[in-house]
Amino acid sequence: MPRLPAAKSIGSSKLELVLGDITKETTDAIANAANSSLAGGGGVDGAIHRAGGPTIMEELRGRYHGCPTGQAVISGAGKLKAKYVIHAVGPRYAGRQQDAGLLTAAYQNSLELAVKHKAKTIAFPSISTGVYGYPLEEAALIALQTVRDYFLKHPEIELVRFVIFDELTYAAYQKALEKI
Ligand code: AR6
Repeated sequence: MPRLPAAKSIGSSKLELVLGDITKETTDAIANAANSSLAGGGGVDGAIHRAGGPTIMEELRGRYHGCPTGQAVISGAGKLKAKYVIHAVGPRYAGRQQDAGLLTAAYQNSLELAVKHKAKTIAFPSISTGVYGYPLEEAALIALQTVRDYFLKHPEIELVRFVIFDELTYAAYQKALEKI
């Protein structure tokens, strides 16, 4: 059964949850859950590079030499409908004290890049909760709280949409959305 989208207004901005494939998004920017060598990989990273075509990787190779954990870089979006791909590097979960700060920073730095490039609508995947093993409920709360706090500083962002790939992750984000 298809799920209804969930949404919350924060000031003049909107935070939305949908179940789907982020490569199909029509937002100004989509975020990618990349790794620090920006080498591509599996999961959402693989899907974005496959759907967007080789120009995304060419651009990354030409402009950057990797990206530290917690940071983000931006590229064009090749064949995707979005204008930009923001490649964010979340932490590989290890139960360290700094993991939460690094995940927060990955979202914040992505939003900074979006604002700098005048992207007003941004789609995010659930960074770090796939291959990188970040516990879902904790990661969902960090993701949504970070976006909420950022909206308060940057009301020019119109929409952040979390595009979630599976039901279990979606349920965790719905629960987190009720808490924030
Ligand atoms: N649209 C939206 N979400 C997706 C899609 C999609 N098309 N495909 C997968 N997801 P992961 P991470 C979800 O593993 O944990 C890569 O190899 C997925 O179900 O992609 O940050 C990179 O190169 C999960 O909920 O990212 C890095 O090496 C979420 O996206 C490493 O994995 C994130 O899962 C990064 O690991």
